[in-house]
Amino acid sequence: MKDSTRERLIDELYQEDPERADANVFGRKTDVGRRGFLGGAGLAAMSAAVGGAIPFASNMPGGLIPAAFAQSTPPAAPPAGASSAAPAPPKGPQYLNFPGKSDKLVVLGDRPLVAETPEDQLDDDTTPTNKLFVRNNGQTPDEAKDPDKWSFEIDGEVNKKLTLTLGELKSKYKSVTRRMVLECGGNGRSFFTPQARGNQWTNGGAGCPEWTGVRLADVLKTAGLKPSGVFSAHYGSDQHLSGDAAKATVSRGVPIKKLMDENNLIVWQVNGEPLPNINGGPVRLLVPGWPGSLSAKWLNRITLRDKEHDGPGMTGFSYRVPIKPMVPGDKGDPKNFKILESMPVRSIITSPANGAKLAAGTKEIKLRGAAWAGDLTVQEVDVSTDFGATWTRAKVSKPKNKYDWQRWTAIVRLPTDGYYEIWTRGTDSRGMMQPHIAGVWNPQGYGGNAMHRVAVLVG
Ligand SMILES: Nc1nc2c(c(=O)[nH]1)N[C@H]1C(S)=C(S)[C@@H](COP(=O)(O)O)O[C@H]1N2
Ligand SMILES: [Mo]
Repeated sequence: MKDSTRERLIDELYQEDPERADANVFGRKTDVGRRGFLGGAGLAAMSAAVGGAIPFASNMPGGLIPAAFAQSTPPAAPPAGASSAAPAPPKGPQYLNFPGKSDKLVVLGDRPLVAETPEDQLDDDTTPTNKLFVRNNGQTPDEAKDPDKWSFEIDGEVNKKLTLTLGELKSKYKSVTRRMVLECGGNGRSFFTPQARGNQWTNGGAGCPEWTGVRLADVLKTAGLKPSGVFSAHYGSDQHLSGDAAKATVSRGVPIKKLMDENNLIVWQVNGEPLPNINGGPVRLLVPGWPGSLSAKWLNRITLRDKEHDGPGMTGFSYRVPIKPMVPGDKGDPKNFKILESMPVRSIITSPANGAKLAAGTKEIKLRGAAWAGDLTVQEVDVSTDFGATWTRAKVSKPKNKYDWQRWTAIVRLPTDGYYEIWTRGTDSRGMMQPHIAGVWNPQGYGGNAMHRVAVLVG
């Protein structure tokens, strides 16, 4: 077989069957008794497939699927001058086409609409609204005609049931603006092996815009909480996909301590503009640090309950993680699960983009990224260009306010031209560090916070 054919095959094989591709390159375990050395024909094939020499190939762990082939890589642009009649490029991401949203967002599902923001599109300090990800569980409601008349209720275990309009929220309460991360509970799900159920997020189920609203706690104080109110239930007005008006699409809640956190907001503006319908406008909840599903869009009701909520998204394996590690791919024992609360630490590289090609002779790369850690802060971000053999500490900014993400920068030096992977790993304020691969497998894939990697080709 001609070498070029073989190279192409390995590239394609990595897309289709990573395990077989890996075995072809690194050799099967049974061949040599152990794996992990990339030499000879394997190294040649791998280098050709990634498009350059691999200066740190000797550090490359066996079984590693090169970032160059990872699923976040957009399909290659057709070569300049290629005729429009050329066959369509191999299947790649489907980009979003939605008014007010960037066409760089990647569609993960269209019924319901789900779209993520590729890491390199999260390069702004404050996420622009057109780049804020979208996660709908049901049908997208029609735009509200008169936003100030939008109303919602606070009921259940309260002294005084409240109905409030957006107009009243604006006039009766003090408004606050804070930059805070909204992150889907399933962010990073695609990094699990075997594949976990649900939308295959890479790291793009997150964004950090500026939200304006009133403190949920201020509104709850007006209603007056009864001592029996120990848990909340949040509802939005979007219809279930089935069209059954009696069914909630998703309805989740939190224990009272989290509910009364002063950072929870009832929001009507994002980045100084009215909250768009697609992101839950005119009025939504923002419960930062915990899974995004708590941040009810199109908010129409918050109920105080005398026990844990049992709405859609609260039971089974939904938004739950194993207490003790389980066998990946197993069905799982519900008794071994607890509700996922604070999101785990995550650091992403926002520049350069995965697959970046840099001029020959480039010796230094300026990296930019972001990191966040649920209820905690980010203590450290480290970056590596040699498959994790050595690490460089990044400069990490302080959050503007609690629940803001932390931007980071670092400069890395490269010895020669070739194929590199830049890895980033964050460590939270309690010392928890992102793992090399998605950690504790669970049926619905929560907590997939593997280190982020981008492929860079120099020369
Ligand atoms: N009413 C309602 N609220 C909702 C959802 C929904 O489908 N309906 N999706 C939730 C989920 S799972 C997430 S991650 C966030 C996403 O918010 P966004 O679409 O504005 O990014 O909204 C949450 N609030
Ligand atoms: Mo979500």
